[in-house]
Amino acid sequence: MHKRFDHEKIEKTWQKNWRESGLYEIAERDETKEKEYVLVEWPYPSGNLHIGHWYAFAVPDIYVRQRRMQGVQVLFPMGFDAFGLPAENAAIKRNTDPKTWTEQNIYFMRQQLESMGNAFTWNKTCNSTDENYYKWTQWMFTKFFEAGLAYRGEGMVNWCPGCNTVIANEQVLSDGTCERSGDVIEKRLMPQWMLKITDFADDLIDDLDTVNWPEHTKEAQRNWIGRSSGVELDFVLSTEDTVTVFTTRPDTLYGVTYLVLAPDHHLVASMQNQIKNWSEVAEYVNVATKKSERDRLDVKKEKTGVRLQGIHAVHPATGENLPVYIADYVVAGYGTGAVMAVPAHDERDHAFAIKFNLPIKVVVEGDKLIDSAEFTGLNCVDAKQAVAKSVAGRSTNTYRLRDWSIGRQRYWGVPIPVVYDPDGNAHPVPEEHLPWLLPTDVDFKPTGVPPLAKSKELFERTEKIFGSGWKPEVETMDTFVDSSWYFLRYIDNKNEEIFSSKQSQDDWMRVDTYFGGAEHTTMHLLYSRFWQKALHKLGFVKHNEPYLNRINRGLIIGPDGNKMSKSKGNVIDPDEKVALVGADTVKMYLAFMGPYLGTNYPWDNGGMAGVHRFLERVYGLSDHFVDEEPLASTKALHKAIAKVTEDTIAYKFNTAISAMMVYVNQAEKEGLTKDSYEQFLRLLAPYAPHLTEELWHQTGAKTSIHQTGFPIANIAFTKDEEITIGVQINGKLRGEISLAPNAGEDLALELVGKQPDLNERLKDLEVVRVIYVPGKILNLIAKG
Ligand code: ANZ
Repeated sequence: MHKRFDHEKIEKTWQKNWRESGLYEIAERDETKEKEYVLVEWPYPSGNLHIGHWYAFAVPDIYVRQRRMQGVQVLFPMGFDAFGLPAENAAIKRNTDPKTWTEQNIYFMRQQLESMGNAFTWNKTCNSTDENYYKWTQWMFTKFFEAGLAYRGEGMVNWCPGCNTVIANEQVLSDGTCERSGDVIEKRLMPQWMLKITDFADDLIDDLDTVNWPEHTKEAQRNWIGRSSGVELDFVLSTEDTVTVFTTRPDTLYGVTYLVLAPDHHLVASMQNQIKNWSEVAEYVNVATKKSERDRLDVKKEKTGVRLQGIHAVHPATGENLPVYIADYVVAGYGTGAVMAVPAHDERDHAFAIKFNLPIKVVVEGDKLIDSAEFTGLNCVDAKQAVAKSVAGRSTNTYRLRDWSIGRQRYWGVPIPVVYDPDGNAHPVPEEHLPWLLPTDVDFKPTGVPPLAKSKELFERTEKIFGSGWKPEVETMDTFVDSSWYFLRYIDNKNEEIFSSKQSQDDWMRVDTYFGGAEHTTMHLLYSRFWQKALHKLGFVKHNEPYLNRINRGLIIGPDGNKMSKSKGNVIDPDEKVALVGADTVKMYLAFMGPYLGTNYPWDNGGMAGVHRFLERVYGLSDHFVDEEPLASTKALHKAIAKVTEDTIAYKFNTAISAMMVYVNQAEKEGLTKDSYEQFLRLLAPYAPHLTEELWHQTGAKTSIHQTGFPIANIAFTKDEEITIGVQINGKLRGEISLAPNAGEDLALELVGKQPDLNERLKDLEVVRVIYVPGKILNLIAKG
């Protein structure tokens, strides 16, 4: 029976009660319990929770609550990733300063988060813009600097004209645009603060085998890092310089018909005097270096290049003279920046050879070498080693990954804690001067010149501490730095001695389950793994991986099946829905949409109304009390308990909810005892925390339902009755099996496999068709 309830009153009452009683706070690690660290990606304080935030936070809360009721001490913190361009851009738009804007938003968002009713461990919160937080971001940077893991390098950078700053490779989309502004990225030669993520390239790949992440996420990281095993071979030029090439196919050496250097290869400029067509070459170099790397490596792009007139290379095996080109399809930063071109067996070389009319020499047929001197007839695999050895090749790995550029020419970020002496040498700001505060006497509007460069206070501070002629660094850090270690601060958020103590790391690390969005695969998830590894290498943390399990959710899309956007008018506002049906319904509806494993689901108001009606029936369930309930009700309860217990921890929240719906149907039909009712409320508590708390107290309970234990299924009640059905082979009855009337075909066949008689008969037959009528018959059509 539907019975309306005042969701607003119930939810407000219990939110206040939980907050005031500190119900979800964790003072200390309770060693009598197992621990679990559940992390959700901290939001940037945009000032408004959207439905995506609900999906990201409210659904994992179900998992957390069940684990807690099962006796696990679960840490479930929440905080704010509050530095960065979005806050700065929004503040500029509203003509306020980013700090005020961020603080207001955090205040507002905390209230919105409260209305969600999540069991967050709020006493462990942190915010990346707090001085006590960024002090440690800076401290870690200085440690990396001292260890050579942070450095100032000169190089080609990605400049976003929209954001007026440099951005990292990972933040450039495959079409060459900025992941944030959508502007086309320009290449600029600039000094840059870099972090040596490439030092960890092998570990970042190999240690993926030690974590339990979705395979496609691991694969995307492997591809991004792009380890490639090959050999380096030397070619001597007519200038007597040596060009080292990187190749994965040394077996094709006899098919090399020319060499290609990257336009910005260091030898090109040094051979200026010997290159006869220097002005043409110089012009090409100038144009090519402005293009994006991804663009240049694209196999489909029309090939361009220039021959270095007056220069030739000598083939190391045949002694033949080979022409040498520069072409933009070879990039300086990959391998050695030089390629031995084999147009017969490499697509890009082939396109280039056709365009420039260069010889194409086939040296592999099937998987055997041809026309390759003494190596002719060898298979490619053996030939790789043999050929490489004959010309003194060296085995090596090369990687696509580049060092992480973290300097930003913007205001709202962590100041890079570096000062320059009068000779221009960089020095880390010593620990006693950390936090190295973000100055406030600046105009933060982006102009391309770092706003900190205009802070009088920062320059005065630097000279006062370090001496006259010393200058501060004026760049700030990429916000992805802030989020690379936040999980280490949550666990010890008030520590003033260190970012987190060894004890708190022993207590809580690693993160057991990390719920997040698929879009973070090659940015946040890669950066934070690197950060943890760098800290590990320096002895500051125990583990070399931060996160054990990773769960990628999908998107909630509009009712029309499109991604939500203001322009399409298909945006669902969670506050509006909560006002209408309450937080429990919204949360449970999101969980009911389908397994929480990466699929996108369209919002459907009808579906939400259905979930609301279900909760109204739960509200009226006590009208169906009986003194002695029929066996069917007891069985339904225990089946629901078994199913919910299992499905919730497998993130299949939807089928868990279905099981509870089946139970409520049965309990309404034939009645339930008060004891069963209380068990059911506890079962539902993670899904509808407010309503169940209300009903729980109505039964006379004095303590929170969320502090009770999770119900345990009695398996005596969960088993279905079994019936016996006949097994036929080609229509003749040959045996029987016992199973539940609704058991599936797989189980039926499995049971057949366990019977020696039937196995004997089927031994020499091939089953070509299975006809299975549950509860009736299994007929195997077989031929011999
Ligand atoms: C000769 C050859 C013959 C190659 C053949 C491939 C096929 P992956 O597997 O992606 O690592 N290469 C090397 N350095 C390069 C650079 N800086 N820019 C562009 N291309 C470069 O690719 C390795 C192959 O890419 C290398 O092996 C080289 O071409 C090319 F039938 O050498 B190969």
